[in-house]
Amino acid sequence: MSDDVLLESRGPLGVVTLNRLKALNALSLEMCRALHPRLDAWAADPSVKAVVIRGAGGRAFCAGGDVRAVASSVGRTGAEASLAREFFRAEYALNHRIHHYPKPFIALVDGICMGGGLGLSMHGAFRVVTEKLVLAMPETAIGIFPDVGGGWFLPRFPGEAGTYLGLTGARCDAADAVWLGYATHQVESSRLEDLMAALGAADWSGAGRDVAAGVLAGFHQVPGPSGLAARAEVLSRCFGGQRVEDILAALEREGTAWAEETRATLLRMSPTSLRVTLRQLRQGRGQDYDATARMEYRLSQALTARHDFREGIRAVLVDKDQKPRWSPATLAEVTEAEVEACFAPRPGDELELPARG
Ligand code: QUE
Repeated sequence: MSDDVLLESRGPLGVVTLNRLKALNALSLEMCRALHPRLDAWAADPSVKAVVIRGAGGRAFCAGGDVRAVASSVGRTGAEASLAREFFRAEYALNHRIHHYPKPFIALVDGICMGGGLGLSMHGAFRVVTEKLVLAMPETAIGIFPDVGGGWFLPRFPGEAGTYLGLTGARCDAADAVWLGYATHQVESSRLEDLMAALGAADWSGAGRDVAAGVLAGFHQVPGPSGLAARAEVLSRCFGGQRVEDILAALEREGTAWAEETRATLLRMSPTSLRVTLRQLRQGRGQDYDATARMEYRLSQALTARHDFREGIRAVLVDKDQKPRWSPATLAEVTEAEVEACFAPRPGDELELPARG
């Protein structure tokens, strides 16, 4: 078996270590397929009281999904052609498993965490972040959309902060993450080993959630001021619209340097991604997580088949010229029918999720 994800039992803990250093621990299909059955086994094993997930290498928790592999499979034939389908099915099923996990699931997020990294952390009961956190949902830069449950968790962040993060891909630090409610605890990176030891040595005879919360509380430090929180009002003023054009116009009216930079950032993203993402976030506001996961699977298949995904991967991850040539190239050229088609049911290719409480 691959060493890209290490799975071990340490006393009362199941320990998952994402270990794909050359790709900042980006999540591959193989990693999903190794991890999911082990989470099932730990859920059923009475000696396992909690699961801890972390990233190896000191730089990243998880940089996202293995979108590079998915992009290079698009347009191929045979077994390779089905990677977009198999990868997103496996990733979303894993996110769903974590979302409904019956034991404390504790993510130690010490470094870069983007896209698929939020799928592995946000759905658990506890997210511990450190001073090294760099958190983002940057998918509109590669022609897709903030998936792995972004349609569920972004609209549940305060005010319009989630709309801002999902459309622009803006980076958050630890203080921002605590303010958002992404982080449940902030701990110094150098204390994570001690935290693991304390979880391993805890008396787990009480309710698991309370035991974990008690241990984590002993390590929590008070976060500093959040730059994102300081912008909460302007975000609510500018990002509440139903159309991307409304948001751009509101930013223009603000007339500040920050608003102008944010507007310029939006105009660099895939126009199709922006339109689809805004609709995804508005729809997700009134939907439960499972319904959102099914919606996102439809979107994943529709958007990875389009030009902008291959072009975004080329511009950001392959050639790194940061100059994607989007098609359609402008918001005005993205028709309502094109957006609508991305949300359409896919007979014979829907995401099936096991019923769980
Ligand atoms: C948007 C994304 C991703 C991204 C950059 C974006 C993403 C992802 C990676 C990534 C980064 C470094 C790696 C790697 C992948 O970058 O999902 O393999 O070494 O995984 O702008 O969604």
